[in-house]
Amino acid sequence: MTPRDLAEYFLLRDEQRRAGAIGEAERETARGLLANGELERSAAAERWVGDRPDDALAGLTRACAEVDEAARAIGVSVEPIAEASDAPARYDALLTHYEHTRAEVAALVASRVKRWLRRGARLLIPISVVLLALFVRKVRKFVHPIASGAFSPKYDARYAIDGRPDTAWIAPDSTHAWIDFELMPPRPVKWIRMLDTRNSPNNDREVKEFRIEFWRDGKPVDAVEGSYPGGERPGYIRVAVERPWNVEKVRFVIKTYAERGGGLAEIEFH
Ligand SMILES: [Ca+2]
Repeated sequence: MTPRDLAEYFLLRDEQRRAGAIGEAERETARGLLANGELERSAAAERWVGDRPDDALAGLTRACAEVDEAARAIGVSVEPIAEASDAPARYDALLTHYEHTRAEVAALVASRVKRWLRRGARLLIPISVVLLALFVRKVRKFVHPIASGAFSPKYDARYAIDGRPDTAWIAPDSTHAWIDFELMPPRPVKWIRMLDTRNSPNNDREVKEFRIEFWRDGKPVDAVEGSYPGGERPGYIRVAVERPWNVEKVRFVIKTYAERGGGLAEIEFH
């Protein structure tokens, strides 16, 4: 057993001890507050993308207040929110606080379930096999993003498929960059739904024209050229694919852009 294993063991013991001291009523209260917080966070993300930074920050502050109250309801001390000089830094600081606090509270609220699972492990083996089969079916449609580059790790390729309109892959400045999406296993793509980014509230990124390539056997076999409608607030667009090849990779290429470059907030393959 390494020192790290030992540390994790004691951390787990400590979490079990803390979780054991929480009553069911407090758990219920905390769960309700976490749910409220998630609604506020989700709405704040929409407002951030919708170029309403003040409303977004106010909503995210309310989300933090909900998770803080959840933490206090189960006796967890609340960390202060980091200071920030401007709106993007404030948004990051609030989101970091929200996610950290929410994760800690959720782990403690769920701990009773974890202990029950450990006790009933033998009975659960057949159920686990079924769950594993369902998991394998789910990952059957796995999408793996790889970009030619990113402005910074905060704008990594994975943010183009994280389901959140307020996060994005952002290309390095002034580049006709591309981002690949490996479809595992290969499958036909009939249409694509995607959302441009403005890097709100900086509003210094915009893709004008793009090309979407469909790859098979290691080479492009078809492509769709297109452009976004523009405007201050990007909305989702739908791109039809005339010949739905059985593709192993889809490449999104930034052909032209405005301001400092382009990116991609979200993409889905159907
Ligand atoms: Ca995103």
